[in-house]
Amino acid sequence: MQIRKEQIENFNQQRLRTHQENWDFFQNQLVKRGLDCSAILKQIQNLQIAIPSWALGAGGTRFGRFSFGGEPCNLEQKIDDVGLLHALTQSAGAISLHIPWDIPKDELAIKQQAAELGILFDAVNSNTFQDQDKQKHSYKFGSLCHTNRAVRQQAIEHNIEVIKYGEAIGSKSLTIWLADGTSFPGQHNFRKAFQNTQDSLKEIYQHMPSDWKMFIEYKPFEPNFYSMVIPDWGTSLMLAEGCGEKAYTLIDLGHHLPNTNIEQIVSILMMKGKLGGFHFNDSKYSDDDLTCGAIKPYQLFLIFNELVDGMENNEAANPTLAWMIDASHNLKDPLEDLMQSLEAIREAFAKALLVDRAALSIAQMENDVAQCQEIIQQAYRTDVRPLLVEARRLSGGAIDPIEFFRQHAVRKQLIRDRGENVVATGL
Ligand code: PSV
Ligand code: MN
Repeated sequence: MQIRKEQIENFNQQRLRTHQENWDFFQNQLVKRGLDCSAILKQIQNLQIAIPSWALGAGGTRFGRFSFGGEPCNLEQKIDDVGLLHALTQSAGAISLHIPWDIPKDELAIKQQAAELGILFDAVNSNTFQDQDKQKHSYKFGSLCHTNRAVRQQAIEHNIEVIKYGEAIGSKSLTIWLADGTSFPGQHNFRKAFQNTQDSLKEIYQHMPSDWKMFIEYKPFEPNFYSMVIPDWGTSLMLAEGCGEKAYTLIDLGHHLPNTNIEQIVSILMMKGKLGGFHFNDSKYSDDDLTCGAIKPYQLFLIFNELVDGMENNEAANPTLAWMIDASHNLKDPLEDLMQSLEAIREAFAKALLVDRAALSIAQMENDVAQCQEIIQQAYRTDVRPLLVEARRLSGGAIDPIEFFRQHAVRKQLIRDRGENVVATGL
């Protein structure tokens, strides 16, 4: 199903007056603070966040999975769903594929379909955390780190194959997340596991086209509970540096122990020019994969505060970041949930753009701690919703995407088109 431009225009027309009042009030506030509204508006309009192909259906836990009707059951339908999200929000202009869950069968047709919907292909993701049908060697005891050379080779070849699929659809980066690790002390020789991983990554790196980037994700625990081969950003950075200048660390917000200062990690990695991308989600405990901004919106803002600072003071030439949502939708409609995440990310970004950096720098130099907090929270407490709506409206999106989705009974139509009992590939 596709959403027509006129449907959005009609929907917006009825809400325009109220929005205009909110927007005028907001603009006045910004002008009084000496901020340039149109520059900020452009930055918000330009923010595009990739949707992972595996997050469009119902997620689950190891205890159960409760289906949604109308889930996309092939790649074409997943791209259609991202098209719906993008039409309504104008901020989901990319999709990230996980191989082999979403192998494109007809690359040309897929590219054309995506182009018609204004969707680009973000990073391609390899999967050596599950065994696939007819696979010769098992990843039960690891993949790129494995003690057996043949298993490592199989995992390397899978990554090279993923690069090939990515090239065919126009992706420019490969994301590697390894479940490799141990659940019991003594199970691994840590040094050998690290060295094997580094050597395997180097081999994959050699097969990357010259204009590609490699993103190395880290995670402190799960599925292994005693040690992970890449548990933290330091290890990821060491591995990236060991590979070369096209390899970067990727931060997944859920992949930290509780209370880790993620914004500080962001700041240091950007200072080194080694932050490649982001997987957004929120959590109460660790990798809960909840909707962005649902639990810790202030932390999300503080992270964006460092991202904006890093982008504005980019001495190390950190590349443009790859933004992606990596969440699981167990209870809410995945499309509504993704729209909520997109809005939370845009909101955190917008608030970070409002921070008075010159004043903050002076307050920091003077060690005026209370003033530093005043400046940061002045931005955080600003209601930026009119700005988000205006940016979306100007780009052709809906003033209120979730209300549109509900009013036009989009899920009901998807169920009618695809059926009630369909299951999307993914976790
Ligand atoms: C692992 O928890 C992860 O965050 C990685 O990005 C995977 O590729 C993704 O989730 C899907 O399993
Ligand atoms: Mn992730």
